[in-house]
Amino acid sequence: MLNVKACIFDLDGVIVDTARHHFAAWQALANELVIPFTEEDNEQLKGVSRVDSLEYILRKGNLILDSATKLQLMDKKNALYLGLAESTTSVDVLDGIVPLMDEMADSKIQIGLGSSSKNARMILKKLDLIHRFDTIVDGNNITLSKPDPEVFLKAAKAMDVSPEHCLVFEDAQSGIEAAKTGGFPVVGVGSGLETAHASFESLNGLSLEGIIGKLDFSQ
Ligand code: B16
Ligand code: MG
Repeated sequence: MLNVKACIFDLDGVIVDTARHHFAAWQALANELVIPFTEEDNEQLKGVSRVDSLEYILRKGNLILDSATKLQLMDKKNALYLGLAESTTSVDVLDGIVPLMDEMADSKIQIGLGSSSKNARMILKKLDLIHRFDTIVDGNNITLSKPDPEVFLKAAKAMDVSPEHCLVFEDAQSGIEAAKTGGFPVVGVGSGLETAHASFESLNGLSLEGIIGKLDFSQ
């Protein structure tokens, strides 16, 4: 059985369902720009940084804008997102996360965050989870967004654990690719994530041991 010394959690879509707020905010912005933006487009943007997400939408609408306008649009999206995420509290932590973190703490397994979001610390505070993390690497600490493995490599390094002993939890295709490129075992949370080493619709009711037992490295 894999010897797990640390776990790295993605934030949006794994710990809390703020992914729907990112979607709603981008959709509102795209509507204003008269660019169609579907759930399928949103799937492409999960785990992708704010600037890369905007570039994706502009490309889709064949819109070329100057950098000042792009900054304004990113600020606008973020304000919309913050408005939607405002009422987030500890009751919004997704089922299964707290028991898993309790099990990790009891087994002296370190806990890290690997998120592309610049709002990660603020959300973790609202969820009353921030004290549980040994390290937090987020959109403010990275230069390359997922699918680049930088965010996970930095978190593993901060915990002094090599990637093969560090289990990543991800809800996005870009995040699974990032983890695999970095040499991490990765668990997919949600549907359509078969490229992960194990995937579950939800982490509710699962134990870390049970999850590790399901990892399949044959692909
Ligand atoms: P922000 P994760 C990602 O967080 C989201 O999945 C993605 O939709 C968002 O665009 C990105 O963070 C940047 O977020 O605008 O708050 O800096 O899934 O990597 O935790
Ligand atoms: Mg995510």
